[in-house]
Amino acid sequence: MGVVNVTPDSFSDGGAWFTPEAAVAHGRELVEQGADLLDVGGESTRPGAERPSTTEELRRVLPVVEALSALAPVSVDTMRAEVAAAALDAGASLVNDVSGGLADPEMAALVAERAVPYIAMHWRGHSRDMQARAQYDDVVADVVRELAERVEVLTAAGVRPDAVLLDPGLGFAKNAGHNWELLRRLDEVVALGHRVVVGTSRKTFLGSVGRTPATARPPLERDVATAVTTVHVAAQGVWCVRVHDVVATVDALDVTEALRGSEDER
Ligand code: PMM
Repeated sequence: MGVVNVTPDSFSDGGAWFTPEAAVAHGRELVEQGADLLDVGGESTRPGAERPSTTEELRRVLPVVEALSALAPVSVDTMRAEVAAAALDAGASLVNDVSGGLADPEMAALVAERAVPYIAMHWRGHSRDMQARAQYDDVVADVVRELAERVEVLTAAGVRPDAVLLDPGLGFAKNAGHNWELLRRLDEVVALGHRVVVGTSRKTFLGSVGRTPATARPPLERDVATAVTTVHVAAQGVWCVRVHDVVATVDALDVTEALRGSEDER
């Protein structure tokens, strides 16, 4: 899944694709590079971010969703049912909700009614103050339990179980240690029996590994680190990785497959 952030302030590529024309051109490039799915979002979720209004979010994403859904399947990255509904009408085929339905009580009913795949990410609150909620007894057990609770609520609202995809929400109310532990024990998330999506791409914990705060890698220099995590999560049976650098991701996955070897080569 290639990321198309139509935002002025995302941590990873803030502002680079903020006009509809630039966002559409970027999405087209990601498809040419091998993305199977494009994730279009109009709200930055970086720690501390303030939310755009619904009107502003709609203005950002709709023209981009409409143009890109002619080229590839598009997911809309939104916590708002109203934005999800308009994006589905404009051609999106999947909803990616970083709040897992917690931010908008209308979301579950919308996804049930439209019968589209829905990514429910682990989330504990809006970005403004989410890092204060990074408190866990056992981060993996707690995330698995909270995701299972979301599945219960969603299916009770009429969403088909096989339409629910789960995401551990790396970086969302998680510190670096929590993110590494979730990656190490991702099999416990996969064991919930749903397709799993993972987003490590360019996140802060990849910038600080092996470095001091003064020498931490800036976001645009985290693609090698991202690719290494992609190889790791693919081996755990993850269905989708959400990434900014599609070229590095496709290379990493091709090399992994070649190393494994086809049946004929063995
Ligand atoms: N991360 C971001 C935004 N949307 N969606 C899912 N499903 N999983 C993620 O980890 C995720 C997401 C934040 O990253 P960005 O600001 O680079 O888009």
